[in-house]
Amino acid sequence: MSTNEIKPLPSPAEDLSLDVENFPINGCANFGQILDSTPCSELRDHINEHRPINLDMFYPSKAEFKKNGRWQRYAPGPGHNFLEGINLDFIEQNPSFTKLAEQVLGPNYSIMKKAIIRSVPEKFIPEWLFKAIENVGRPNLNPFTFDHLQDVQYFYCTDYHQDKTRPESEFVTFYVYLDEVERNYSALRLLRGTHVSGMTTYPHSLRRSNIDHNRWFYTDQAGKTVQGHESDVTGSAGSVACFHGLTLHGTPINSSDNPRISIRYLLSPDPEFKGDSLLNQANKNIFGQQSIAMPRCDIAEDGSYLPIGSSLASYE
Ligand SMILES: O=C(O)CCC(=O)C(=O)O
Ligand SMILES: [Fe+2]
Repeated sequence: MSTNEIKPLPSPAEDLSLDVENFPINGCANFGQILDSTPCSELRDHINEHRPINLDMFYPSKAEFKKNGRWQRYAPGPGHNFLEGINLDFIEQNPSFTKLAEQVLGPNYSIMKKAIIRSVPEKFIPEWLFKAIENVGRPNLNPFTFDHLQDVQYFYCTDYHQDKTRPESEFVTFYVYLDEVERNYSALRLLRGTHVSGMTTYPHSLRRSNIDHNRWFYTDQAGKTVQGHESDVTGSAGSVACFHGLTLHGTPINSSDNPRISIRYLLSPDPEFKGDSLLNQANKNIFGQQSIAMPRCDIAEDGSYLPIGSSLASYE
């Protein structure tokens, strides 16, 4: 039999809820509001006070950016992460959070990374920059912000992508809302069931069904097509969702005035743990390669973004 299936593979994720039990098939789960909203809102206000969104956070012109900006080392990381020094026990030690994280990852999981993500609505982006990110699939705005602000991650939107970019890493992303997030607040969109194809190069080969707009056809590099089912993650401050490092997800633009603030955790399993976690069950459903050398091809050699369009945005 040829590796090219004529029919897309049927998708067991089609009618499943985002309950945690379905993580192995969906490659994601939505826990709803499991955290106390008060400390979430207080943290949101603290971040907003110190890292406000306004036109002044960006280089005022392309010439200024060329002179003083750079295309490398602009992400939050050790030594320049706004979350360092903030007590996050109300998230990380919350019994519902730890119980769900253990169910997904197994015992002794660890926090590999955490960062604040701010979505930036169009009205806060200077004209020169808006022009520069036109047709960029994953417009990460950090390169264009002043250095001292780069301890937070800023996005305009993100095309469907996988969070796993390094061949050897293994993690599940836990995404925490500090705001009330509605669909038009750049709410997370998950394509359920897409982790099974394994790791594929960005931009991913995706087409939306013209009959059922929540159904996407996703073709891997061997020509095999699976179906992914779109789910929005909306909810109040304290809501948490998670997704496998290989599950396609993205965020549309924020068409409200309110810049959403979230915290993104990458949680890694204990490498010694070989038991029956939901992650290990999900991994058994993956038929594609779990590690490839070229995770994305939308970045030029100097680190600048190539305008390659966006599947997610082009269907809005
Ligand atoms: O919050 C966003 O807009 C994008 C989040 C995301 O998918 C990421 O940071 O990888
Ligand atoms: Fe992501």
